[in-house]
Amino acid sequence: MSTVRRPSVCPHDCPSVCALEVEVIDGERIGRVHGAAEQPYTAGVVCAKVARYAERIHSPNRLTQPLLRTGPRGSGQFSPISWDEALDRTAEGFLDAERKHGAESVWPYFYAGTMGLVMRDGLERLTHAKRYSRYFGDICVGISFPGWLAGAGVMRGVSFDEIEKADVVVIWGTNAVATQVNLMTHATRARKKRGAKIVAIDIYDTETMRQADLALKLRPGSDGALAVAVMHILFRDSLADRDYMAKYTDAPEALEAHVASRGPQWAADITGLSVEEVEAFAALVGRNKRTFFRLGYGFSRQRNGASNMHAALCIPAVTGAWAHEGGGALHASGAVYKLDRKLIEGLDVRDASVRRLHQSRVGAVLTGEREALAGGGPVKAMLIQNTNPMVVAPDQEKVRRGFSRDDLFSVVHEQFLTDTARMADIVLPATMFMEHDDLYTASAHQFLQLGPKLIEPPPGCRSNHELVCALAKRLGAEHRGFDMTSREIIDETLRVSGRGTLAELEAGRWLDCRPSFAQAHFLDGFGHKDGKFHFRADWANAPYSNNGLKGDWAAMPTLPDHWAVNEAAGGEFPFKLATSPARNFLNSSFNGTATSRAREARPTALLHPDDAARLGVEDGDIVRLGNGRGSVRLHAKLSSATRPCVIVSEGLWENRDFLDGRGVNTLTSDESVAPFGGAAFHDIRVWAKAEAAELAEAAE
Ligand SMILES: Nc1nc2c(c(=O)[nH]1)N[C@H]1C(S)=C(S)[C@@H](COP(=O)(O)OP(=O)(O)OC[C@H]3O[C@@H](n4cnc5c(=O)[nH]c(N)nc54)[C@H](O)[C@@H]3O)O[C@H]1N2
Ligand SMILES: Nc1nc2c(c(=O)[nH]1)N[C@H]1C(S)=C(S)[C@@H](COP(=O)(O)OP(=O)(O)OC[C@H]3O[C@@H](n4cnc5c(=O)[nH]c(N)nc54)[C@H](O)[C@@H]3O)O[C@H]1N2
Ligand code: SF4
Ligand SMILES: [Mo]
Repeated sequence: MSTVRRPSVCPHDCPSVCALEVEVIDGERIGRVHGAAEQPYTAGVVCAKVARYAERIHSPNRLTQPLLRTGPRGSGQFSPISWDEALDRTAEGFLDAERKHGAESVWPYFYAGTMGLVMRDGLERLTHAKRYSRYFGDICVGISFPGWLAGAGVMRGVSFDEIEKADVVVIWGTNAVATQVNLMTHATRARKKRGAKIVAIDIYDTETMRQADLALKLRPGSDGALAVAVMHILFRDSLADRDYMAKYTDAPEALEAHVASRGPQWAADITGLSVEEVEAFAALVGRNKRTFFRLGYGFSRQRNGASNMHAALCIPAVTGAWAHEGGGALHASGAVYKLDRKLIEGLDVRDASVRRLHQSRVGAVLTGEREALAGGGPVKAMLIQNTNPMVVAPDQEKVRRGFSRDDLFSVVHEQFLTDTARMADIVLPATMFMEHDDLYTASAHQFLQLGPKLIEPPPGCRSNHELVCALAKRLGAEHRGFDMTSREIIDETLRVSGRGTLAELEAGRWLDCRPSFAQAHFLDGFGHKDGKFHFRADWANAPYSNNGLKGDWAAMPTLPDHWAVNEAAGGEFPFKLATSPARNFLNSSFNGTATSRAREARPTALLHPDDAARLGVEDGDIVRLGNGRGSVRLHAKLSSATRPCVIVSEGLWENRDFLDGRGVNTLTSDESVAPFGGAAFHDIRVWAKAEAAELAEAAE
C-alpha cells in the first residue's frame, strides 16, 4: 500500500476554505485529511468532520447511478437508468417546458454545497445562454452583505493575520468553534501573545461563548441596541476618535446627537444584558484601539439583521480602530480577488431583462405566489445542484407543497439521496471535490486556491461542469465555456484576471491576495464614492449585487438604531426560537454521515429549566414547537445555556429524523427580509407544548 499526501482545498460552505493535505492511498482512495501547516490561515487545523472525509467520499450510500423516479415523490422509489437516457429525458423536460410556457418557466437552482467557482457557478452560464429564469442566491448573505456594504461600501476588511496583533477580538454573532474553527486559532494566538481579551456575542452559551473572556448573551435581534449604546458611551467618555471621524466618516455629529438619547439602560432593557455588561464592553473596545471585530453571519439572520450588521460595523469607525494595526473589522473578502467571472458565469450572454427569482422564496415561487414569481408565469422545470432546499429553505410546508406538484419536472444532481433528491423526477450522481478540479476564493482569508482532482470518481458520477456541458449540447445552448474543460476555464479566468496561470497556481498551491495595509484599513478611502465610512445608511443604494431588486428598505433606520421589526414573542407565542448550526454537520451536509449523526445524537430543543418547569417538561421529553406555519416534534434538552423564553434547535437534520417527519424549517418564515431579501432563520416566534406521554411513546 502506498500513501502520498496531496494538496486540496475544502469545498464546503464555510468561511475557512481550508487548505488541505489529503492522504491518497494507492492513487484510488483517501485516508486522513489534514490541514495544510504552511497556509497561514489554516495553520494545520481542520474540523473533525472533514478530517474524517473518507467516511463521506467512500460512503456506501453515495449515488453512483442516474435514477428515474418510479414511486410517489418523496418515497425514495427509483430505478437506475443510463446517463444517456437521463440526459435525454432531462433535456426533453426542459425543452417541453420552454415550448409550452416559455424559457422563464425553467429555473436552474444551486447554492454553495461546493464553493468551487466552476462547479458552483457554471450553471449560471446555462441559465443565461437559455434565458431561463435567473436566480438570486439570498439565503446566506442576503441580509448581512447589504448591512456591511451600507457602511464600508465594499466587501473586504482587515485580513486575518492581524487578529493576532489585536488586544481585543470581538467574535460577534458567529459560533466560531463550530462554524469556522480557524478563527479560534488566531484569536487564541492574540490571547497568548498579547494577553488579548476575547469577547463573544451570542444568544446562548455556545462553545465559543464558553471560551470568551467576556460573553454577552443577549436577546435575539437586539445587537443594534447594544452597538448604539456602546457608541453612546464612547462619545460620553471621550473614547470616540473625533479626528478619525472628521477625516474618514460621513456624519459624526449627526451620529453623536442620535445616540445621545440611547444609553446603557436603554440598551439593557432591549438586550436583556446588564448595564455593567454594556459598560464593560464599551470600555474594552474604547480603551483598546487594536480591537478586531469579526462580524459573523448568525446575528444577521433576523428581520433587522442588515441594520444590526451596519450598527456593529459603525463601532470601529467611532473608535478609529480602523487606523490601527490589529484594529478594524472583517465580514467577508469577496472584493480582494478581482476575478473576471465572465467565462464561468456566462455574463457575456446574460439578459438583464429576464426575471430573477429569490432562492429563499422557493416555496412561494413553486406554490405560485404572484409576487414571488416577479409578475411572470409558473416555474415548470428545475435543475438543482449543490443545495438541499427540502431541508434548508424556510417555510417547509410551502416548499414541500411546491416540490410535490405533479406538473413540476425536477432534476437533482447530488452526491446523496437527500430529501430534495427524493422529490425529484430524475436524480443524477455527482462527483466530490477530490474527484474534479476547481478554483476557490474564501471569506475568512484572502488566498485564491486550487483544488485539483486527486482520485477517479466512482464510475457513474459526473461533475457539475460535465453535466452542464452535456445538457447545453442537448438544449442547443451556445457558449464557448461549454466546450472547455474545467482546467481550461480556470486557466483562462486566472489569465484574464491578471492572476497568473493554472500552472503557476498549481505549483504555488495558493495565491496571496491580501490587500496592502492602507487598503485593508481603508486609509485610502472606504468603498463609497465619497471615500467615507457611512454612518448614514443609504439602503436603497447599498452597493450590493441586487441588480435592481427592491425590498422593504424605505422603513429601515438610516443612522444605526434598534429596529423593532422582529417577530415579537408573547401571548400565544411566548418563545423565540433560533436554529443555530450543529458542529458536526455543515448545513445539511454530513447529516447522513454516521459519525456526525452519532455525535449530534438527535434533533433537540434546548430549553431553559425555568421554561421547562412551567411547561411540565423534563430532560429528554418530547415537545412540540409550533406557530402559524406548522409544527415540529423533537426531544427537549434542559439547559441554562439559553435565556428564559429563548429556545435553540441546532442543526439541519434529515426530515425523517424528526418525530413526525417535519424539519425545523417548518417553523421559519420565507418573508423577504429588508433591504433586498434573505431569510430570518433565527427570528422565529413559537409556542411549545409537552407532548402527552402516550403520544410520545407511540412515536419512539
Ligand atoms: N459546523 C458547521 N459549520 C458551518 C455551518 C454549519 O451548519 N455547521 N454552516 C456554514 C455556513 S453556510 C455559514 S453561512 C456559516 C455561518 O456561521 P455563523 O456566522 O457562525 O452563523 P450562524 O451559524 O447562522 O449563527 C452563529 C451564531 O449566531 C447566533 N445568533 C442567532 N441570532 C443572533 C442574534 O440576534 N444576535 C447574536 N449576537 N447572535 C445570534 C446563533 O445562536 C449562533 O450561535 O458557517 C458555516 N460553517
Ligand atoms: N433553519 C436554518 N436553515 C438554514 C440555515 C440556518 O442557520 N438555520 N442556514 C442557511 C445557510 S447560511 C445556508 S448557506 C443554507 C445552505 O444550504 P445548502 O446550500 O442546501 O447546503 P447543504 O445543506 O450543505 O447542501 C449542499 C448539498 O450540495 C451537495 N453537493 C456538494 N458538493 C456538490 C457538487 O460538487 N455537486 C453537486 N451536484 N452537489 C454537491 C451536498 O451533497 C449537499 O447535499 O442553509 C440555510 N438554511
Ligand atoms: S468545513 Fe470549514 S473548517 Fe472544516 S475543513 Fe472545511 S473549510 Fe475547514
Ligand atoms: Mo451560509
